[in-house]
Amino acid sequence: MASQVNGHSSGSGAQGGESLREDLQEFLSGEAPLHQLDDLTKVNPVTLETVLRCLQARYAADTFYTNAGCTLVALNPFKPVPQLYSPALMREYHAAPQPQKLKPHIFTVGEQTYRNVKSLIEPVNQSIIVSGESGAGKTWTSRCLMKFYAVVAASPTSQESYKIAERIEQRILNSNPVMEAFGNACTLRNNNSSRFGKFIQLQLNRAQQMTGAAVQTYLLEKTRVACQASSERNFHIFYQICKGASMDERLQWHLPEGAAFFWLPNPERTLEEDCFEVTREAMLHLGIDTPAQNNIFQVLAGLLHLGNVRFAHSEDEAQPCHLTGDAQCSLKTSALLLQLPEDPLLETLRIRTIRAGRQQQVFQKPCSQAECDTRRDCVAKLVYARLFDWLVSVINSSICADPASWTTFIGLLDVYGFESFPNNSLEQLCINYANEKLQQHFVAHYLRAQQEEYAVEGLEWSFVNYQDNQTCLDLIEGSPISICSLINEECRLNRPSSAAQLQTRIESALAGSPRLGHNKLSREPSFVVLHYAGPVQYHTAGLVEKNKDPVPPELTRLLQQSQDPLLKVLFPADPEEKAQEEPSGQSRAPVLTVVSKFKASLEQLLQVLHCTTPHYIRCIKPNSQGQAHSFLQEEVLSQLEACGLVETIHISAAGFPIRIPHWNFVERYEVLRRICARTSSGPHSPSPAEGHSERSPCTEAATLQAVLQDILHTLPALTQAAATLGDPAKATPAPVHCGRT
Ligand code: AOV
Ligand code: MG
Repeated sequence: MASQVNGHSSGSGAQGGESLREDLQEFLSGEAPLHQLDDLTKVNPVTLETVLRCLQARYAADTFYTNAGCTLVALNPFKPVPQLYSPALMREYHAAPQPQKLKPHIFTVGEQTYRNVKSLIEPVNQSIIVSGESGAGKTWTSRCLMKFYAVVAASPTSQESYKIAERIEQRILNSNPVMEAFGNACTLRNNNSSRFGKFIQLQLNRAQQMTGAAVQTYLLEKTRVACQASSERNFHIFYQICKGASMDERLQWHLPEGAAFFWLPNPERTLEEDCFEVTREAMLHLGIDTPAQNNIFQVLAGLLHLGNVRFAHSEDEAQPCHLTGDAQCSLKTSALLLQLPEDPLLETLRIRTIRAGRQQQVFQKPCSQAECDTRRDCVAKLVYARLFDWLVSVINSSICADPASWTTFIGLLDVYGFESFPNNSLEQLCINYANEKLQQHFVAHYLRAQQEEYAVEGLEWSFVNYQDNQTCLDLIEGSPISICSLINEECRLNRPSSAAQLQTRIESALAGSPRLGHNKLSREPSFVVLHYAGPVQYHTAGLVEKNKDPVPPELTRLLQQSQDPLLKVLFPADPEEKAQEEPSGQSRAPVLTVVSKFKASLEQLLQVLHCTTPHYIRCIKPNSQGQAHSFLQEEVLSQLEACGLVETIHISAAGFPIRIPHWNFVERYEVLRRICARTSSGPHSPSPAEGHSERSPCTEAATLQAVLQDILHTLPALTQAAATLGDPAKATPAPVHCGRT
């Protein structure tokens, strides 16, 4: 027997004694060894403990994927396993008459999704929701799925269309390194952590070829540009430039070797994500040529120098802050790279413009040191966020298809995973809120709706209890009072309130929520949310300000003065904006806060997901150190508990794996009824359903062929479902549920 990786032969090798022993054991006991159980519904009995043991045994056997009823569990190998993702294997899954019979793999989900698009009478959009905590492997998984579709969904006919198709797929794949370079960073939990959410629609034509794609992103963690937690890093792109620039480029961008930047912590760490060449190459494929790239990198270098501009209090309070150490030089270089006039740049950073009174008289007030720092950081965040959005729009225009050229899509969702750090703020609140929403989608779609439907249909069913995270969502976003509403209220009232006051308001207004924990350990003002994936303590300091995300208008106006071609695009002169001065020195509360915008974008996403047939992949992190061959039971257990895997398995094992709306079932199998009717009443008598409009034998043959193909397609799922019942007595036939929807 060859050595196996996830059940796939990885080369030659003699059958080991261990393997022989296992086979013998299996023969004697009549039971397959744990690591050979491809579906967790076969574990007997289904408990957290047995599921955990099975996954551990499979992990030890280098088997990383396991079916769990309607979901696929993906354990992160934390080591390269190239044979698991080869194009040959992709084709094998694609060509298999019954991919479900092959070893569990993300390609099974990919192929199933792909076939679903065409197998139904009305094509239905599909989505794959990849979830799991930070570092569990979501981005890796969705990247591999994109590669899978680039291989299987490209079957062009002519030489010319082949070139076009290749270009589009290549471009779609090239969006990954670019978006990861600008949107991912090394955190305490993952060296390549996504700091934005992403939903990519892979668009297919009637022939099921990928004709294009569209990317939607969610809330980039832009604060990282100017502020990184200790031991974390800025976005990868900054390190890529500093490490990968040529001598000429270093001169051009003022990045001498070994230069130190406040906003470039931990530069000595070398990560595989630091490869500048890969990003540049991918940008080229997306149509961002070398001069445009150089322009981008020059602006980024300008931001790094801006981060070195440091202020100190002036002895005379009426005077603006002064620059410390080399800050003057950094300011000069930054102004040069950003093509901004140096003196106005300095003045804008340290002097506030206020308009007051009926005449809108203009006053100028020197900023405190803290205010100067905030204004400097604000410039960087503003530039970086607009640059990121611009890149996404360039990518979209490079990969988007003509709307008339596609009919269905497969959506891949890869958002930032659940995270908890020593210091959690608005960014973590939004990230964990997004994860709660997705968990609720799963709960609502699978655990709740499916069981409720059985009850409505009057089917015999013993209810499986599950952990519903709706109470947590009520705490975060509910109406009329929730964490979001309270933070928004503070922004709206625009009153000075301390972090301690915010803590008190949240804790007293939401005291009744079962998901509000108690802050026992920290002396910092904070509150605790008991998320489905674990408790997280959020510090209240700075929360309201981050939610307001105010941008003093004079900063925008300053950037509009830039002579740099890219900044001119990012900050076009807008004559209408100039009237928006700060009234009476207070920054005005924005109409839409960060959480309001984020909430709206999540609702939109969920609306899209609700219109698709969802498929779930649960990524599990075997250990938090990112080590291969290490399976820490405690850590895995908490992830299994959090996502309700055991409940999912129970419902999948006992439930109806195939659920077809009644009308759809009738439409699909009507021809069989007619054939049966004809067989029983003789060849020449039309069936009642046909009346006088009997179809020609030719059409009927084609329909019959389609139906048979459909049955062939459904059969493996039926057979597999039957097998998953575990009990041989119940093994056939698997239930098919023709819902009345
Ligand atoms: P995430 O997307 O779930 O975290 P990633 O997909 O970035 O996690 O995975 C983290 C790291 O685990 C990767 O950089 C790889 O080194 C490794 N890894 C994951 N899956 C595999 C695999 N199938 N084979 C080999 N290595 C793998 V976050 O973005 O932090 O939520 O916000
Ligand atoms: Mg990720």
